[in-house]
Amino acid sequence: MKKQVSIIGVPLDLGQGRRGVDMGPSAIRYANLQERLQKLGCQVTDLGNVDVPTPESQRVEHEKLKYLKEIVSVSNHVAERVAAEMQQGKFPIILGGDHSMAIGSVAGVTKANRNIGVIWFDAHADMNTEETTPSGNIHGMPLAVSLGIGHPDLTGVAGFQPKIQAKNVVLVGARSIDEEERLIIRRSGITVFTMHEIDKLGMSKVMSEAIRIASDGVSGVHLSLDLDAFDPREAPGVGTPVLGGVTYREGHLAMEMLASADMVTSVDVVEVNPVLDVENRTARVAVDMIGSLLGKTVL
Ligand code: B3U
Ligand code: MN
Ligand code: MN
Repeated sequence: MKKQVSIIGVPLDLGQGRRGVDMGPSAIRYANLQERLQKLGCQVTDLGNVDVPTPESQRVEHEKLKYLKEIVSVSNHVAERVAAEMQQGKFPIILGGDHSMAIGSVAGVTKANRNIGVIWFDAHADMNTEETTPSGNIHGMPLAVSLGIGHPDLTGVAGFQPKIQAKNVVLVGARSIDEEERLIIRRSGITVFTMHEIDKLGMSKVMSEAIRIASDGVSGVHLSLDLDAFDPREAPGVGTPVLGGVTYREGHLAMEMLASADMVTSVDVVEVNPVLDVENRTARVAVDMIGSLLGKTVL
């Protein structure tokens, strides 16, 4: 069945320190996301952007949880919007913005459907808390928060927690993990396929395992796609690039495997920063990946 897709933009940049990622939703739209999806037979509605405060008009109150209040408020709005679309049987594509946006999107997806697995594509683990964060940036925390680990104002978004169960959470592409963050990951019980496993086993094996684990006993899988999972040579427009990432070809294979598993119910596309990009290349990679995820095949 062809999907009914709802696009929701979240121009949030308060979760990290570099301006420009707030223009991510525009850059991805400019790379013809809607047209690409329509060509695949999807019925697409673009719901515009969620309102987000600008950093210049706010004050940092807590050095280890920068813009906590503002991010909690945006997250609650995002959760409501996403849950409403899911409840109508839509497939939401949520465009960031930095990855702190996923606190709201995962809350929304799981508010509509409590039993959801997650595949988190990222160079980082996003498993920090206020105790372990080296930066105080909340975009380094959303996976922990979704698992119920972290500040109660964050874990309590949408009024329930945890949103997801570690046994159905898989991180793919990690290669930059903070010292103490590692301990939280080990304790949490999530599955991690770092670049080491991707190189050793190949993306095909990693994704078949990731799909098996994320979809075991759940009714759907949410994909959170941080563009910094990709190698910065192919996706340079991100705030914290890390060498040695997922290639464009491996990314397509991963998305095609997710498409044929037919379990993905919703997706985040985050951390595209057009100010740091080269000719909108990173936004175009994002649109190519979403195309494969929603069924584009070569032949
Ligand atoms: N782990 C570091 C850096 C970071 C996390 N996510 C991104 N960068 N994109 C931190 O600040 O928590
Ligand atoms: Mn991330
Ligand atoms: Mn990242």
